[in-house]
Amino acid sequence: MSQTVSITPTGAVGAEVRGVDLSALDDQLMAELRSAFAEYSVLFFREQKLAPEDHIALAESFGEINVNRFFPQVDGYPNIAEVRKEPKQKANIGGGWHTDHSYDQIPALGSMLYALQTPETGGDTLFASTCAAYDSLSDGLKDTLAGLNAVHSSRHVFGNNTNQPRELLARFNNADAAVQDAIHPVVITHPLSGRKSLYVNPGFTLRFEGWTKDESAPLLQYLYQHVGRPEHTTRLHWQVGTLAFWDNRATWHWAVNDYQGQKRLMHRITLEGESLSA
Ligand SMILES: O=C(O)CCC(=O)C(=O)O
Ligand SMILES: [Fe+2]
Repeated sequence: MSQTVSITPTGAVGAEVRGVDLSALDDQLMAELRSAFAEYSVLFFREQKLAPEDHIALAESFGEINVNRFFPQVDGYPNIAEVRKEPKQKANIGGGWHTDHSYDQIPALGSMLYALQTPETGGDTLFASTCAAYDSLSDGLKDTLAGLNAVHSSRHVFGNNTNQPRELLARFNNADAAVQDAIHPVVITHPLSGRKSLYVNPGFTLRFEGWTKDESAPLLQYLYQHVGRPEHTTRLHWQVGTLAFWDNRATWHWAVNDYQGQKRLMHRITLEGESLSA
């Protein structure tokens, strides 16, 4: 039986997709979802019932799975990462604006995050559109950014000299492998939509190429507060069975850490991307 899909935008970024069973996609639905993903940058699905095998099959129908070196894996499923916060744990994963994998030469396309256990209150995730943020800059600043590249790194987050809280570190693996540095254009042309996107983020960007950290900081700070402005963002309230599929090249995300004493458990599958250009 064919499914009747409704797609409702959630502000400047994202869309909620209703009427889809992600464990039973046909070619026509796949085509609709691909085009919605390019248009909205993050898709939200409710009331899904996905076994790990379904989650993997869903991801594989969109692309090749990327196995994250740093995240713990789900038992028996090496290509599913676990995003877990226990009641006694204070810090969370992703609790600040960032986009995943910008430290890689070929950054991952995005992730499909699926909620297994959600807190009674809180635990939302914010998303920001780096495309909408680019569009709302002045022409003068757009011209200035056009020629710039930025240096990104994983070292200060996942490496041995990390700035992360100790209890989070215990959840990450392979600190020795956190030696990636990558240089990408500050403004990329999005590979799916063709839109311009501001590709710097507070999590992993160190500085502009050819500039010192101190010289870079004021302009980066300006861009960071600009992307995070409310009119560029949306907020996802999770329920068990919610799945979010976001695009790392068009969005940032922030997992809000406001549910101390409660448990939250998600499964995450990440997809391989492609190299980025201006
Ligand atoms: O838990 C979340 O909502 C997102 C965590 C995060 O930053 C990630 O999985 O990349
Ligand atoms: Fe993240």
